[in-house]
Amino acid sequence: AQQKPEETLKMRQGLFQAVRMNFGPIGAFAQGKGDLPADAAAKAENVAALARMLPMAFGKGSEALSGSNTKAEAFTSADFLKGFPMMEEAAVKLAAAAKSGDAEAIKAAVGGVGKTCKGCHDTFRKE
Ligand code: ASC
Repeated sequence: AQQKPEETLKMRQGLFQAVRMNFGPIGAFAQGKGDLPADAAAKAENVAALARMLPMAFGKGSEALSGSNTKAEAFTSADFLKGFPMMEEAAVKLAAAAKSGDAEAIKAAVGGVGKTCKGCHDTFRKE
């Protein structure tokens, strides 16, 4: 069944909240602001799974809703959805780095994930 646009937007916001909850603590570690979570690899794998789920959270009708932080042009851009597989690939690399336990490799891989976040935000996020 087709999701209602309002439900699609709620899913989108929830998925990004989950991205923050999983990536945030690893990102904080990379910035010297906390310990590496004991379950960092699982968190990174969660981010990869969320990247796979995110495209379905930008469905028809949900582009026009107030409360959305996505610019309208995201929904007509040929490039917009290409960012999610890049996010997934970077998160898989982060999971591998987390399993290795090598702090420098983890920091580099966090940078790789962060680049895919920022790349999309700079173009398609309202604020
Ligand atoms: C984060 C966060 C983002 C990205 C981005 C990376 O932790 O909340 O939006 O990383 O800042 O440059």
